Amino acid sequence: MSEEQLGSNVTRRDFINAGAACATSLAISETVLANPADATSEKKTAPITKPYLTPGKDFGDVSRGDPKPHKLIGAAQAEARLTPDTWRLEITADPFVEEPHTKVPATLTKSLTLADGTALDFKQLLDLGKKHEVHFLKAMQCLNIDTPLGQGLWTGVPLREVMKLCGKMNNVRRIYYWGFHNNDAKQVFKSSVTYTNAMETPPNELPVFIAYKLNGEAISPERGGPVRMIVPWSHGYKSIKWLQHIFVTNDARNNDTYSTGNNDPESFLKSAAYMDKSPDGKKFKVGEAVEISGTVISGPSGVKRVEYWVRKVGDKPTTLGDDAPELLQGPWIPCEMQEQPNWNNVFPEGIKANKVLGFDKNMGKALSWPLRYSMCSYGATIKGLKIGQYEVRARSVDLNDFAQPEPRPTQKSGRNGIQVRRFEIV
Ligand SMILES: Nc1nc2c(c(=O)[nH]1)N[C@H]1C(S)=C(S)[C@@H](COP(=O)(O)O)O[C@H]1N2
Ligand SMILES: [Mo]
Repeated sequence: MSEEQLGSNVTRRDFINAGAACATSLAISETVLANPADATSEKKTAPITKPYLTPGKDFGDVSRGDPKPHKLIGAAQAEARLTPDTWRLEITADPFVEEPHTKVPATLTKSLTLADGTALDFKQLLDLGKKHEVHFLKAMQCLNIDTPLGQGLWTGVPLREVMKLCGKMNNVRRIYYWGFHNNDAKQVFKSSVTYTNAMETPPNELPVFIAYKLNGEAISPERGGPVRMIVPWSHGYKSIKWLQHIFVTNDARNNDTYSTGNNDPESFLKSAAYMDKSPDGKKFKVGEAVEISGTVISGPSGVKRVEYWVRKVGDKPTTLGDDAPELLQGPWIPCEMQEQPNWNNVFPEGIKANKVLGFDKNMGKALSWPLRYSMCSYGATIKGLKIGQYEVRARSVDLNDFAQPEPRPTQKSGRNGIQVRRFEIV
């Protein structure tokens, strides 16, 4: 199944429910179009109930494989080493050499292999966690699907700590990894990070980590359990599920499975506002308020605000490019952003907010909002529209004042086109 098809499944899914909940729960900005200057004077103070964490079962799913690894049960699941007891992680080195780019092979002082009984097991991973455990709130966003799949609090051990088990490495420039793939080479879905990404995490930056918990619980088979890679800054394809192999190489060229699909295999999440389905296709009576809502993800360039633009259209509106002059002109009106909650009421028991990466060590507040690589909700109430057909769009503006979908050279470095919803006032 292509990700385009997966995308439409995802759109039909629970985001719609989440959106409906949001409309009643957000502190919503109310805008009377006749006088946008009044926008902020009329705030609702309804309590926020839209969840910050998506339960594992409610994530949109992007899984390859036949059968899909999470469909294996009983003996087949154990044989695939997809239970905590049977799970093993191998770490080996690539002997590959080829002039002129790879003159010498990568080596590890100590490989971890099934064959010699040294592969890492689940208990050893948890033991590493006692000393090195990290937690990070991350939105899972597929590079090719224009709706976030969900957001979780992921817990695990930095990849650098696991790599240390192999002793000194030589001539390692990339670190590849892949998960269970039915012993069928054609089904391998692999991804990679650079040596620097894995080993030289700058202070207060985010490590690549090997996760064993989602929202404080074991990672379900569907979410890639028992063990999954998490690459905080990247789109979903770097966060390999059912992780079982790490492979170091001196071939510096990126040949992630994703690179063959015309994707940017080094993409970072893009700052972008995504819209909930409602009010698409709905009719409202004159005088009735139209509520819009959605989620905004922060890429590395942050989010300054989310804004919307509503325009009156004829029966058959022409499609507008993301750089159409009337779209750029607006007027774009700021939306209300979901506020930070008391995180200790949101995070699972035992995980204090001040222990989560990206959160203030004393106050337990996210140091940026929305937290980088995470998402929060936004909403707005539109009033004062006359009878007619309308389109509404929302976009994020980053901290460099780039409005979505900028700055990006191609949608294949992360789909963040401006979304549109159509409705009618009768
Ligand atoms: N082993 C494996 N890992 C994988 C995939 C896969 O097909 N197989 N899909 C990737 C892609 S493209 C995405 S977007 C995310 C989706 O994560 P989710 O299904 O937990 O939402 O998983 C990634 N990890
Ligand atoms: Mo993806």
